[in-house]
Amino acid sequence: TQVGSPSGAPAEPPRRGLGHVAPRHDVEGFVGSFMRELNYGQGVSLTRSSLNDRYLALARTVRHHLQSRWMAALAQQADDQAKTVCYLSAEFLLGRQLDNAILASDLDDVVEEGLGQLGLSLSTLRAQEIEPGLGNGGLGRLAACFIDSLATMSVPCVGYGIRYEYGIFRQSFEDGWQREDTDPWLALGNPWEFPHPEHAVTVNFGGTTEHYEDEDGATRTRWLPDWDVQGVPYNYMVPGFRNGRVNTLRLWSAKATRGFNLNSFNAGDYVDAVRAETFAEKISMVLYPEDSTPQGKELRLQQQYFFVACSVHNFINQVLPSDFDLHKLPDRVIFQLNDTHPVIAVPELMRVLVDEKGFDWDEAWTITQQCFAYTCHTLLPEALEEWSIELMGRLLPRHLEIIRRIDEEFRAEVAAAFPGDEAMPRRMAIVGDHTVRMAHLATVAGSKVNGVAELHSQLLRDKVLPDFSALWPEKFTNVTNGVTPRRFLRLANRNLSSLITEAIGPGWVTDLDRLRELEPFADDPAFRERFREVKRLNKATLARTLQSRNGIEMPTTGIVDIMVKRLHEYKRQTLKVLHIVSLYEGVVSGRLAVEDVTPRVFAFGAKAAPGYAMAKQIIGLINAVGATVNADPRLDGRLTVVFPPNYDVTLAEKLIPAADLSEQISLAGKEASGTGNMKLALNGALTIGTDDGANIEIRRLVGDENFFLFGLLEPQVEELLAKGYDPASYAAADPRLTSALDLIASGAFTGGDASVFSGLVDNLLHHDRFLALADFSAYMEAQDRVDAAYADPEGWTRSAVLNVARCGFFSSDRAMREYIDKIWHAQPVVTSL
Ligand code: NBY
Repeated sequence: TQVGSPSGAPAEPPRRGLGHVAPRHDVEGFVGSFMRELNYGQGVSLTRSSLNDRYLALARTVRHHLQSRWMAALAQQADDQAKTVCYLSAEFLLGRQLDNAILASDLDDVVEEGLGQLGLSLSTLRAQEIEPGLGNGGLGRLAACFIDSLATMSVPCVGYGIRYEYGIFRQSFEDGWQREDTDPWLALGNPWEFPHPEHAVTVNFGGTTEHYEDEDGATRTRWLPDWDVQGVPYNYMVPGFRNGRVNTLRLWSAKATRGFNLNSFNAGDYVDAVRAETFAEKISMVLYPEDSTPQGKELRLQQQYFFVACSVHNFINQVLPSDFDLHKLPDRVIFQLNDTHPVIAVPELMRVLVDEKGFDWDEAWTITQQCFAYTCHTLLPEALEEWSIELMGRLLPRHLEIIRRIDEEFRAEVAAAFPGDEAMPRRMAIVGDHTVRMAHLATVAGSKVNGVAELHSQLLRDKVLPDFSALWPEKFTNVTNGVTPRRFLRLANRNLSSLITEAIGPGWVTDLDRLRELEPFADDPAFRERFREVKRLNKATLARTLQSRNGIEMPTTGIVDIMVKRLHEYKRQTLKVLHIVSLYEGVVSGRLAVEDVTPRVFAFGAKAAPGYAMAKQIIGLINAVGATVNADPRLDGRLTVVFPPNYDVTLAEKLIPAADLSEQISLAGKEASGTGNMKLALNGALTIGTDDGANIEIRRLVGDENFFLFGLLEPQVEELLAKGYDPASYAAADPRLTSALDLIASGAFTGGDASVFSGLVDNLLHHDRFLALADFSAYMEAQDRVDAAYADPEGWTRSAVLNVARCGFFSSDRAMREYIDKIWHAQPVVTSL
């Protein structure tokens, strides 16, 4: 039964038998509870309270409504036999919590009115929340969307990850160059977490292993570690949308153990002992800011093992009943591996079953294989994680032994399946000459391996893991990514949400396929006018946000053309810059009449990995071009570049609803899926994009006539690279490209200093790994089609409405349904309260 009471309904009676009292769901109850939190939680009166006091009091008041359901869900979890999805992810990029909590508990009106009675404004208080930036980009945000959907679908799930003390760095620009600062997101207090130090888990590292005989005379192994740390769980509530379900996200924080100081450091004095503590606690100190190229750093392997060991232990020894028969483990859990970062969980579960629970090897391996599934998020070879054998042996000697045995048995299996092919077992090995290949381990151990869009899954089978897909074709599958409609439509775009709900009712929020019912409205001129009004309002809101956040001036007329994603060469922000430079050069040189230039605002959002020099150059270039273009009177204000620093979930929620055009211009075959592409289309932006990742599926659904396709197809990319790619010849063949590159190289954007971007231009002319120059002419031609389409507002709006109507497929609810059916075989549970 559903427990979310519609707003305005009488307060629910206190529920009996659950050991808790439900909060009142009305304005009077809210005001009383808010004041109690302010007075006795924060210890201040309303008049003397700071903005932060008020925000914390509000957050705690709202959270009562979720806690009540959470306790019920936890009580029930212990009773029922449902299979639980344990989503193991080194990153959860949650975004702000307050609005989502208000939405989930259906408190919008109550909060608005209650705060109003106290003379407070919700929008001021919500701005006080610092978002938990515990992820880099798409992979971490996907995890956050997935746990939202599972809660909304009442599927038992625990998200397991790391409570980084410092999340993704804060980006600012100094003279246009990226500067990184730390993200002390916990500094003002975090009302959304519940620490449970009493449930801390000990995690071991280092040392050696030894063999011994057990009582039955069998040879067994034990690990003699030489240091350990404690993992303290911090629980977060993951509320379903008004369905009474609240799941748990459990993030681990490292603390020094008591014995730690004396044993391993032999610290004779107090100061040394404290120093030893920081050694332990640095494990969960900071999120690694690389979003593609793993660094192979020891601390990172420590992080991975740390959170995975805590999580496996927590589920087996603390979540499952103490008398649970572990032979039945696959009936009760699936550990989903979000990329290779948590793969060390595989040998960890083997170690627990064999060394701690006394299982024999084969039995344990059968169970383990059924308990894991692996999602791959990349196609870049440099992104496939490998750990040096030396490091693995030093940090996790028992796990290395286990991995070696899995590898030996696997290679024997391959040799038997492909007799005579000696190269095959070597190519497929988990343990290579110097490294352990985590993607191979995940593929061997996982019951399923999935890619994140159709093309990606196909390339994963054919190009990345072809030997494995030959051996186990049925192991490979696709689940195209999705995004949560709660955060990215209902909350981020309230104007469009209201318009949609007015047209087709509110059911779309949990059944996004129903957006189809909007299709007829695409032909209704009055609806289209209201749709345009929504965009105008969203652009005005964005302009105000950028003004107050960064003092950025953003015009609200013309095409709002948005490219938001991590900065990476394969995503080709440079191609976007070349388009802007070419338009600018056209006007300045007289090739283009300024009246013929369609007004556009180019909005960028992108962080570069701090060690990725070329990405940082590209950020410098975008800012330099922007400064020049924005200031040049010859353009008559028609082209504006805005690049607000520190793109994060909070800013995404402002940018995406304002977009007319979505830039998805990666080199075909490189973007695994993309999820920003889905969010933008769902908010009524038209896509200009390559035949890559989920763009392909977006285009198929919205229709060719509502999508601007350009560029080489993946097989053409392969072909061109095979025959030898010469970027300079493409530059020479298109005078617009020659001029644009020349202009950058001349120092026109750097006060005459030609040296600043010479490396970048040289790289494009002589290497251009991601074929930006090869796709330039096609991109320019597609942008001309964009301008022509935009000149017809009715036609454009029609396409935009159809984009919204036809993108229901990209709900993460649908993605979760597919994981459930194809991979997990889990069931929703009925929340009975
Ligand atoms: O995962 C992204 C893909 O690029 C994107 O196409 C896809 O839509 C999304 C969700 O499936 N991958 C991604 O975001 N990767 C990372 O953030 C990441 C982070 C750390 C590391 C590697 C990748 N690392 O090795 O440290």
